[in-house]
Amino acid sequence: AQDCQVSSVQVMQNFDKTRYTGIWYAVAKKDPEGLFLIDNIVAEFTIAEDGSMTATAKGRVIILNNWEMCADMLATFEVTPDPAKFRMKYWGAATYLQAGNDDHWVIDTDYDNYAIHYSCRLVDSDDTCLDAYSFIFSRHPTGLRPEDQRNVVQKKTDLCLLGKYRRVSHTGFCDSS
Ligand code: AZE
Repeated sequence: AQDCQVSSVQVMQNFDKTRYTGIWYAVAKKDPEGLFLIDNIVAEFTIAEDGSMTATAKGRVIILNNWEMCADMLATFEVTPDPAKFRMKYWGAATYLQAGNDDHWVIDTDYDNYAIHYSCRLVDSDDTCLDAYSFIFSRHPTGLRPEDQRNVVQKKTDLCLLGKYRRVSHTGFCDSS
């Protein structure tokens, strides 16, 4: 959809959370307002014994007085009638990190190489998004495969976020923590 309305965002059809499990490296992101993960962002999705999805995420952040650290985050996902749309409850392993409850939508994925995530935190009265964040995830820390790039550009365009992403670097900052 190119009307930029949150309710017309197309998400992954027949999303299979089991195939989505494992490690995803953020290779690009569109930031929301305020404090956010900066780089070295790696997420790991797991399916619990009861079938519910959980995740952990790490990433470099700078909090309060210019304190640079690796944020260790946890999340649980609440299902909705659409299998690709979740509500994500998340918190930091340490209390001074951020906690919240965000939409977590899987826009597209081939499960083996790339995934496109989208979250709108604030929907305007005209149904456009006032505060979105989005991750482009790859199974490969080195980035997207060339054959996936065209599709990713198309999805960024559909989300009305083309040109708003920045590359996420992986320097090993969070590898030891
Ligand atoms: C996500 C992958 C699934 C698990 C989680 C994710 C999001 C995490 C944040 C963390 C913010 C932390 C801050 C700390 C100071 C979507 C990457 C938890 C948004 C700002």
